[in-house]
Amino acid sequence: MAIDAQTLQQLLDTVASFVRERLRPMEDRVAEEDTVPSEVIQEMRELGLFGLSIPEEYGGLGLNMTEEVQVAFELGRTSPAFRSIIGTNNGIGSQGIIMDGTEEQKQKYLPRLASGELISSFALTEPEAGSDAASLRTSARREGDHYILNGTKRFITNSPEAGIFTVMARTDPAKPGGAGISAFLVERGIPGLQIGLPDRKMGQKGAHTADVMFDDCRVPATQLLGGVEGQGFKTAMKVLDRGRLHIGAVCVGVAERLLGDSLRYAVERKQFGKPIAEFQLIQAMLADSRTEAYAARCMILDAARRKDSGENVSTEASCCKYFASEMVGRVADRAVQIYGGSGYIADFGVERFYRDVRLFRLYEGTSQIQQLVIARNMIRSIQ
Ligand code: COS
Repeated sequence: MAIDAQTLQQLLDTVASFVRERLRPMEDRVAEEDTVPSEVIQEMRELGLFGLSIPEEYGGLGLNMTEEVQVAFELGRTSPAFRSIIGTNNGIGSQGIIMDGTEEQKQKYLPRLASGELISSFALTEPEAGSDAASLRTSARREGDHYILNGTKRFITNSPEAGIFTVMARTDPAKPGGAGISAFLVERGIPGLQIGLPDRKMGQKGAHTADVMFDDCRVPATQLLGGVEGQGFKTAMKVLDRGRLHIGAVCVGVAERLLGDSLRYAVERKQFGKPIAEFQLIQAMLADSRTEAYAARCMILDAARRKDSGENVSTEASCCKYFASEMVGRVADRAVQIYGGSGYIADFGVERFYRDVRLFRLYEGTSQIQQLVIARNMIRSIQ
């Protein structure tokens, strides 16, 4: 469902000023303390940011993909840690329920996810199953009215804060690959579920990941997503198709932010008696970053529109995630170069973004996985 143009513009303006006036001044503090202050999270709730993509009937804003990526462009203009807090409720943590959950499961969880009262996590990756997600080993054995879960999930975003986990686990050990995998909605606090200590990461301080461990964890059978076994891997893949477009859009936002900062710095900073922006070698870097950020923005909007019109955009979503995440890496690298020595010094903030953006090429599928998905879909299309 789409909202009207005026409401969308109001939302985009509100998010833009929230990012500019509230979040940007706080970037250093959040990185230093590795925490987003609770009053900021409360403001995000009040702005409706936890429910951007959750249908209106369940209390969300019901944005379509084209609208959602535009919000992500704006949210990208500050430390990615802020976006990460609302990221799972809008993306990988809620989309499985929206796409494949039963009506009862939707009623039970979506309103609380939309309001931000409940934080969600998506538990697919394991110590021995990263890119090869279909090889996951966490098991879910049926015993009467329950499933007994055993195994460990790794690098689970927002797990230290989450109240509900979408967990991919193997219900049929006889079926190799994706076919034997089912998805479960596991609530925090049930016996046998434990969250590890937050990981110590390269960047994106303020956004937390941790291991999620299951030790004979008894999950009621009613928590099987959609009430059907064997669908979990497909659910995960569909969720990631959508998530990859969103991440691509965040990369565009970060790139545009860094470009704005680099441009201002180049105009102000003087060397050899004039602003460095007047030197053609600096201009080349600015122009390359501008061109690439523009290309990524266009392709994400195109893919989002196609998705909204009902097309299968698995290939395009991977193209967008691949190009945009690599692009923002190059833009961040050029930003450090334009800032020169200052780009390496923490006070200027550029080095923090340089570390933050490195994650985009890894999570929700590495660049190499995106290449593989794109090429495999191409080859399949002519067979
Ligand atoms: N939408 C719907 N269904 C999909 C799909 C998609 N985008 N992609 C795959 N499927 C289905 C396939 O159609 C297939 O179904 P059938 O068995 O009925 O034909 C099934 O899922 C298995 O697909 P496939 O054989 O392609 O699976 P593979 O094990 O070969 O691996 C990749 C697929 C590598 C693409 C997958 O494992 C992947 O995306 N890995 C990266 C995981 C990831 O992004 N992790 C990040 C952490 S989560 S934040």
